[in-house]
Amino acid sequence: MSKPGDYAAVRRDIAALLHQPEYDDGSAGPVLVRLAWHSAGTYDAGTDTGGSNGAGMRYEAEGGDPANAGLQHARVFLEPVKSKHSWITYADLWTLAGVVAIKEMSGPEVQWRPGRTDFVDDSKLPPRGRLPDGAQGADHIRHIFYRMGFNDQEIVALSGAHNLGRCHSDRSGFHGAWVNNPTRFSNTYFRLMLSRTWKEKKLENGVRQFVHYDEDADEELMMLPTDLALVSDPSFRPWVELYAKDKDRFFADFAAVFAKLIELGIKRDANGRVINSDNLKGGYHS
Ligand code: DDH
Repeated sequence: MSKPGDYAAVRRDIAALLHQPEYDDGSAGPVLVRLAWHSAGTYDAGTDTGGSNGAGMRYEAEGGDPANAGLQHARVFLEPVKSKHSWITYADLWTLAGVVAIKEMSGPEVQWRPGRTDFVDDSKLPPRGRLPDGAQGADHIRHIFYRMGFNDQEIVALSGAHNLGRCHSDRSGFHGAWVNNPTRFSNTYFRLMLSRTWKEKKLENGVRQFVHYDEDADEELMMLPTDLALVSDPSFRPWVELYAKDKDRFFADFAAVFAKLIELGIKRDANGRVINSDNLKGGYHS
């Protein structure tokens, strides 16, 4: 048990659990980044519902959304950290874990501020279907991300997270990694997207994705239909080109937009303290 508020101690313990020789590519990092993103990415600016507050993925309504398949691994990795620092909320822990994982995988430092609540406010619960579907195209991507309040540049920057991790047939139905070093944050995803020829492939389960055989890695790399929509869409494409050639610019823009993502729906006073809805009726504490 650490002193309440000792986030540096929590950060150290998250960093220490990333190395997982038996799991995927040997790191819990990518799935922790995805947990942070899916916890926040349900936000709807129009109704001010969804977002990381409440850590709703602990419950079936959100945790059982097929879009969140596999994220139980991320939550299980973090349980020892939660037990040791029981004062931290799940909502803070999940977002902080994503930020620590990005940094530890050689990515940028993303600003993170505490204060999220685990109080589940019934009036803020997101319906299923708020997270993106990789089988679709540019219109769908805009529909999903404009709803959260992001613009085209921010959408492309955020998508650069696909430098990390992989698709699992038993989770999303898609299969494979986007880059051949999926535990190191970089702009390779954008470079490969532009420089390789991507061929459509129908997997045995009927799912369609795009593949390229990478000779250096002796491995087949993949792109989702939504990934390649960033290249074919005339407004997304200039950002893909910029991030492919300017890694520093990508890192800076990614850090800014990921920080914005994990603040969606979090209200703060002039001192940065969170104004929580714990005092409202109609919700429950865990
Ligand atoms: Fe993603 N993502 N993502 N993604 N994502 C998957 C994996 C990972 C889409 C679909 C998928 C973002 C945007 C989109 C990460 C981070 C981010 C998988 C594979 C699918 C499918 C899941 C599995 O089978 O395990 C789609 C569609 C979009 C979209 O924008 C249209 C964003 C914005 C982020 C972010 O972090 C900011 C990460 C990391 C992974 C790797 C997870 C793992 O377990 O490895």
